[in-house]
Amino acid sequence: MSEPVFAVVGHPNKGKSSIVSTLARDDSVQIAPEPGTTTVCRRFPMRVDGRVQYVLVDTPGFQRARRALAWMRERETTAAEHRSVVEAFVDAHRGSDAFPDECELLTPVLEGAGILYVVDGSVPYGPEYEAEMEILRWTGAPSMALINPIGESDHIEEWRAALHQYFKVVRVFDALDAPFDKQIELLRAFGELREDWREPLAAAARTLAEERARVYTRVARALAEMLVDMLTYSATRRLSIGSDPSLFESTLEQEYKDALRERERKGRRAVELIYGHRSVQRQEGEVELLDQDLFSTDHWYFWGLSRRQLVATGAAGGALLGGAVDAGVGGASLLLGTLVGATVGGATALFGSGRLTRTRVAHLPLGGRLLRCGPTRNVNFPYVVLGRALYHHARVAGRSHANRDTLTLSADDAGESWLDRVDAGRRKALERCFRRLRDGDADVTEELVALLAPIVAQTDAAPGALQTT
Ligand SMILES: Nc1nc2c(ncn2[C@@H]2O[C@H](COP(=O)(O)OP(=O)(O)OP(=O)(O)O)[C@@H](O)[C@H]2O)c(=O)[nH]1
Ligand SMILES: [Mg+2]
Repeated sequence: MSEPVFAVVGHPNKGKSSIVSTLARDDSVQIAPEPGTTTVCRRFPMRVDGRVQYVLVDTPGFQRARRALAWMRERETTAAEHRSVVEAFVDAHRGSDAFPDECELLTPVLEGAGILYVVDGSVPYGPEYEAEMEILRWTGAPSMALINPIGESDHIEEWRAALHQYFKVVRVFDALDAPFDKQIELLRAFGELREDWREPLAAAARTLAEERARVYTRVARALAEMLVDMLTYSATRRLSIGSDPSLFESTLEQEYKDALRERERKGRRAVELIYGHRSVQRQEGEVELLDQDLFSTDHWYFWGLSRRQLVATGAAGGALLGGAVDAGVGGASLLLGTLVGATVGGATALFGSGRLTRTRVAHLPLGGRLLRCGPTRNVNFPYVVLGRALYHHARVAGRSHANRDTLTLSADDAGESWLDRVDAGRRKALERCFRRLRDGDADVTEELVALLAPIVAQTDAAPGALQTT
């Protein structure tokens, strides 16, 4: 049997394309503030694992519904013939200039699509919609009305009363604020429209919920790879004989920081792609997705762990030891006096503020010297990276595919530290991985994936998603 198909129809500019975008989880649907954005029908299949679960058809809005209905009324005989009259209308006007939008939007319905009729619940109801609803009723197709509240005013009850005269099922569905579980719930309601759609749509709802659980593991892997990459990276430069290392320090440090920022950006992009937010890249040139810079240590206490939490994970003790070792190797550390000296005694560098890393000179086995910046041994740095990543994940996971606004993320809006949600046991386990990374053992990815998957699930804005099966 072919998959269920729904044509999303209505007045121009009421959020039809936005609803298609949200329910097909596809951010390539054309959406714009001007009416008349959609001019031809386009099918958007919702696929999971390559299998089409259902199809949404984006359509242009009605332009001349009253005149179209007048044409149909002139040819009306009995109610049993209503559908044939609509077919005759489309046949008579296809390719002409008289009713291009009506012909376009009615075609998928006459081909067997169910109807999702979209209205804006923030503007008052008016009789101008009645011709549209009447034409749709004449098609005899299974139908449902969706009230999409675009603005602030509330005319929902008024709409509900009017819509119920034409549609058995009426739902409020905000295209821009539709958490995953709300989408699943709507899918099940679609299943009520036609007997033979019930099972495929219930199966689609189950498949989507199962897919969501797999998504958490994929996100966990993206974050684990990003963390390993960022915590093991170092920037290096070979020094020519006799050159003064201090001349290259600041450029090397810059290179190191740029590379870490790039790795963080890559991780964010991976997460966005996992959720099918493909066009965020389009905005990336203009937008700093996390506008508090990774190295702006003023925000470290917010993104990372507090001193008390660091001590509880066991991170702080290890760092003290690390500091002492650094002090011991003496001449290997260029900035020893100013940095390590301050580090061992002061809590600043240990707990996250202060300088991230040191530049060191190493003597190469075959002669020559290597200037190296990183990897960082700062104990809070992994948590800062993780805290930012979890917040970004929550925003992406909860983002509607119809949302075309810039994704802005900042500590000021984040509300709470995202690591506070991670329980003490898990934090300790994370710390064991981070310590191994600091000690040069990069083989912790799988362990991190297992640890991070439930943490990622916790930060999904739609925690009910997993209980929908
Ligand atoms: N705030 C808010 N804006 C919405 C919502 N749904 C749609 N919009 C906005 O309304 C405008 C029109 O949305 P579209 O989805 O393009 O509407 P349409 O019905 O497909 O329009 P046409 O194709 O022109 O007929 C866009 O600027 C959307 O961002 C909503 O639920 N909330
Ligand atoms: Mg549109």
